[in-house]
Formats: sequence, C-alpha cells, structure tokens
Amino acid sequence: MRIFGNYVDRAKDILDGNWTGSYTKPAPSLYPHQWNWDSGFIAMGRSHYDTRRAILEIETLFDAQWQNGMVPQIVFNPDALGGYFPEPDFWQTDRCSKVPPGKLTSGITMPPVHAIAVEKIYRNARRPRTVLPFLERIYPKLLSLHRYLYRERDPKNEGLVYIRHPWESGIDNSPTWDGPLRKISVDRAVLPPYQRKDLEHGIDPGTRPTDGDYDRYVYLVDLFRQCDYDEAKIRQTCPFLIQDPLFNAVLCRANESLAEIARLINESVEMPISWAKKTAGAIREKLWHGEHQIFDAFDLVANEPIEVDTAAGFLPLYAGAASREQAGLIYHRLDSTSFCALQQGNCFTVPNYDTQKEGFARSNYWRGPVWININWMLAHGLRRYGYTLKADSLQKDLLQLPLRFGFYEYFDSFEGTGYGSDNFGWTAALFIDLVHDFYEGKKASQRVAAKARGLFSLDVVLNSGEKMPDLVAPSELAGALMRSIRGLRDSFYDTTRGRVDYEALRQSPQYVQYRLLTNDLRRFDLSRLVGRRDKLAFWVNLYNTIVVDGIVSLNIRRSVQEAPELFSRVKYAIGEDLFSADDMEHGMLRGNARPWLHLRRQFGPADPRKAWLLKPSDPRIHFALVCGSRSCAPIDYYDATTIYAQLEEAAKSFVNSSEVIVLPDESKVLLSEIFRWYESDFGGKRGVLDFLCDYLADDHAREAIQQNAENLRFEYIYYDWDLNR
Ligand code: 2M8
Repeated sequence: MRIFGNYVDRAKDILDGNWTGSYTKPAPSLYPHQWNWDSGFIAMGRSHYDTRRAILEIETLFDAQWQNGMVPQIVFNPDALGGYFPEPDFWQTDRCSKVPPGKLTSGITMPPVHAIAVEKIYRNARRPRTVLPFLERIYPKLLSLHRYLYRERDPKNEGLVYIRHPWESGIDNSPTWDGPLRKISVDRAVLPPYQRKDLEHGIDPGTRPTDGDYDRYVYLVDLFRQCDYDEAKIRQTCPFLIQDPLFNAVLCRANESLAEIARLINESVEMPISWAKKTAGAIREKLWHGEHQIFDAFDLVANEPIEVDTAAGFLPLYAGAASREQAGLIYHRLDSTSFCALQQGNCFTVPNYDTQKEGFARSNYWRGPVWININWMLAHGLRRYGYTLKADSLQKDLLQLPLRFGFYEYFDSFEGTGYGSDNFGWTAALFIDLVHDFYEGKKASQRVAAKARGLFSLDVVLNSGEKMPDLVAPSELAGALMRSIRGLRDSFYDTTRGRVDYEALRQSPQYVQYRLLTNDLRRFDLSRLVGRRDKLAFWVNLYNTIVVDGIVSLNIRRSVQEAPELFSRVKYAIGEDLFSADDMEHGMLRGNARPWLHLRRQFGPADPRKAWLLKPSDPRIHFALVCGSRSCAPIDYYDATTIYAQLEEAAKSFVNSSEVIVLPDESKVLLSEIFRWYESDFGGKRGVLDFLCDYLADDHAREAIQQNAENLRFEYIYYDWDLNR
C-alpha cells in the first residue's frame, strides 16, 4: 500500500507542471517567472527524488546573481513577459552596472534560503559524492550572497541585515509593514503610472494586497530606480529600512548550512560560523520583545521596534537564535488562541497574524491565512527546542491542508479553504519533503533494528545481579520501584522532547539504585498488586523502564526504535517468572492478546503468568507505552493516583497529532499503524471511530466521521509507504 504515495505523486505532478526546462514557476499563471525563495523551497522538495532538477533550479537562479552578490527576487523569463507586474520595463535594472549581462531581473532580494536547499540536495542525493562538484561551484556564489547582505545591508555592523521593500520579506502585505508604509505619502500624480496584473487571474481581490499597498510598492521601486540601485544612495533616502526577524532568522539558519557545505568541500568554516553566531546574538538581544513574548521587526528609519505580532516573530526558533527562556515564552505565545493553540479544534496552525487582533483577515494573503513554508520552518524550529507536540501539530496541518483542500498558495486558518493560486510550488515541494523526512526516519529506525537484531540471540535477564539483602520490605517494593522510576524520569527523561539522556543515566547513582531494586523483583509476589490503577501504573512504568534499562545495559548507542528483539528477549525476573516488554504489553496489559501478525496469544494455555492479567484492557495504554516507534508518546512516569487522567491526556495528544488525518472528501482517514496493530483493543473498526470521535478536537473532522462512519476507509501512515528511491 502506498500511503501518501499518491499524494506525493500529485505533488510531483504539480512541480512538473510548473517546470519550465530550467526552473519551476511558483504557480502556473499568477507567477510566471522565477522567484528567489520559491526556488529554494522547491529545490528542497525536489532534492528527494530529482537531484538534477534541484541543482538546475538553484543554478538557474544564481546565473542571474548580481555582480555585488545580490540574488534577485525575480529572474524574468523573456518568453513569459506580459503577464506580471512589475516586469523589467518597470524595474529598469539596466541603470545599474552590477546586473549580469543578458539577464532580466528585479532590483531587490528575498530571504536567503538557498544554502539550506543546497545542503539538502547533497544530503538527499542517492550518491552524495556526485553532488560535490555542484557544491564547489555554488559555494562561492552562496558566500558572495551572504557577504553582500552583511556588507550592504548591515551598515552599523550589528549582525542584522535590513530589507528595503515589503517584497523582500516574502510576506508582502504583512501587518508589520503597515506602520512604516503608512508614513510614505504617495502623490499619485507623481507616481509612475502602472497597472496591476495580479487581479487578472480570477482571484478574489479581497485575498490580495490593496491598491494602497501597491502604490507604496511602486513608490519604493521608483525610488530604487532613481538611485540607480546604488545601495548607499538608497540607504540615505529610503523610508523603508527594516530589520526583519524572518529574514534574519533565515539568514542565520542558512549560515549554518553554509558552514556545513564549506566543511564538505574543505573550505574554511570560520566566516559562516561567525556570521551565524553574530546574527543569532543580535536577534536575541535587539529583536526580542519581552512583553509580547515574540521577536519584533526593527524600523531603522524611525529607530524603533515595530510591535506587531505575526508568525515571523517566531521564526528565530528555526535558526536556534532564541535563548531557551525566550523559546519557552514564545512557545506559550504561539500555543494560545492568538495563533491556534494545541487541540483548540477550530483552527489550523499557524495563522500568519494574531487572530485576536482587529486587522486579522482570515483570507487575506499575509494578513492571517496559514502558509506552508512558514509552518515548515516553524515546525523545524519547535523541534529544535524540543516542543515536539506542537511541532507535530504544525506538521499535521502541513500535511492535511493540501490533502483536504488542495495544493493552494495559502489557507484559511479556520475553514482550511485554499486561496490564491492552486498547484502552488512550495506547498507541493514542502509536502514532499515532509513525507520523505518521515520515510527517512523509518529507514533509520529499521537500520537500528537490524543492528539490534544482531545483538540479541538469547534471553537477557537484566535483574539477575548478585543476591543482596532485601533493600526494602517486600510490601514496599512496588512503591519503591515506582518512586525510583519517577526519580529517573525527573532527572533523565525530557518529556517534552520525548528523549532520555542515556549517558547521564548510565553513570548516575539513581540508576544503580534502580538496578538494585529490580534485583528485589525476583522476590516480588505479584499478588501484592491490588487495584486496577496500581496494576496499570506498575506495568506501564515497568514496561517503559525495561526498554530504557535494556538500551543502557546493552550499550545501544542510538535510540532503539523498532528493535523487536529488545522487546521480546530482554527480561526482568519477577517472582518465579520472566517478563519481557512484550510479555508486559501483550500479556499483562492487553489481557493476553495476540500480538499483530502472530498466530497465538502472548501466553500459552498453561502459562502461570496468566494469573495476573489486567482485564479488560485499556486501549489508551498504546499512547503511553514507549513502543519503539517514532509515533509513540513521549516517555513519562505514570502515577497510580492520576493515571486515568494521564492516559486521557496521552490519547488526546496522539489523536490530535499528525497520526490521525481525516479526509472527508475522500471518505478516508489516514491513521497511525497503532490503530491497525491494536484494532481489536479499540473494539474493531467501529471502536476506532468511536475512539477518534471521543478525542478529536477538530469539530469538522469529528462531524465528518460521525456523518459518514459507514463509508470511511482507513489508510495507515508510516510503515507501508512505498516511496522507493
Ligand atoms: C508573493 O510575492 C510576489 C512578489 O514577490 C507578488 O505578490 O507578486 C509572496 O507570497 C512571495 O513570498 C512569493 O515568493 C511570491 C511568489 O510565490 O509571491
């Protein structure tokens, strides 16, 4: 079964449809030329399956790089002139000697995502070594672009570069620019005459910038023309000089990639690394707004911050430029009704502007809708700081918006409706990138599994250490063990990131103490466990800990995801019996069920361990057990007194992550394989649907299930993807 495969094919078709032979148009008719950062994002998507075109995309763009290093916002296709405004006749960049001969370009730039794309092209190539000559060709050009930005756009050498036109930000009519633009008084009698073309594509004018915006865009272009594109002159007269957090975050993140590229081709990494550090520091120091808990743009003309909260203010996370404290505050700001909170249910993440502000406009271009490229960068940023759940929810929308509403340019943050151009390039490309990233994760975990398989051929009993006097009275053992597990969790588990610090744990006195206590399990009588909540907590915690203990004891260096032998052969002796993680899960917690694809139940008919089964089983345990899949819930400690609420929370988080995507128009639900492996625990297919409806926060998705339960088909995400390369 090719889950997502069909959609990836559709996305590839879109990119092919927009392909011109040397670059990809951002959209079929609205944007007929080559756009700067669109090409970067598109190359990232293509890097997964068509290295040649990805390289050509970038090289075509850089063929039009100005001699001062600037990479233009638009490279015009001479065969496609007439459909867009402004075109070369308006830009008149031939007034400037730095334009490469024979090239038609605009006279401004855009956020420099290219080094990031180039690094991806190398990493995703089937044979990365063959890409090295491209890296050698492109590296000096990338370096020259970054050098241009720091030289020409950072007059005070602060580490922050300025943009001088809203189009340079990529987020053209963002409310952030309203204030500075309002200060430009435009005299239409003096303004060069012009005619907009963007409204000739059947697009609702209400979803595009206003004529007033365009007047100011044109005013600035005219000013640049009059300065013959001389940066020093522009700087003296331009009323719009702004240090934008998005632009600078992208530059900062691109410096990291630039350093990687330098390393790969044995060039010095010094320059890109020092740029990255300097820009990160400056973002942190100068652009942070403590009260709004977001990064602001800074207006160099007015010499003041622009206190307008848009998604651009979160993007320093993408570059790792925020301090940990700033990231924590940002996270709270981001996870609020202003920007569509986790499990809010009636919205898609992340609207580009604070939904609570008066000027928020759900369908208007950069004044409210959700944009896939912003989501994509932000999801990477959130992951970088360990905000996995929120990153997952962004990722879910990144997948489900195009799947449900089409590969549009931007999406309504409440209804999901697609606006602007359909068949939009970066929406398709970043969708492909995301699907491939999952697939890669899966492949990596399979490699670990294969390695782990070699490690285990016989049972490994972890608590067979020397017999010691009882550490605690037998009646206290379960409690002491649980407290010890909680101690490990507090010190070594990062529950937001779902990670365990195995190195620190291995060397800690807490771990030694835990191991000693597990030895006592050999004398433990399971009949001492009384009460369903105590049993649930005991087995869930012990399951999660035996996995950690197995990894540490066997010195497995990477996270052991999908290593079935770890789950079946690594055991604890409890009383007279041995228990593997599988025994705990399929035996004890699932009431002796049949593991997926197994013919028999976990315990045979005469197995003495059946005396202690927990029945009926609670399907929510599947979101609490760290089962070795990427899709598992982050590891946590479960307390007998609160375990029902904790399981409830775990289920809710899981169902509202990208593990469950409802596609009403296709009568389909895309689901984590967990729902296939354990379908019987949920009470069959109908039970799964009931379960989803109980937890889904998205009202539309829930209603779609309720209205069409009979006809809904399930497709399972992750393990059966067939995107062979
Ligand atoms: C939009 O901007 C262009 C000008 O550059 C336009 O409105 O005509 C923006 O969304 C920008 O970020 C994007 O690169 C471009 C092409 O997709 O369209």
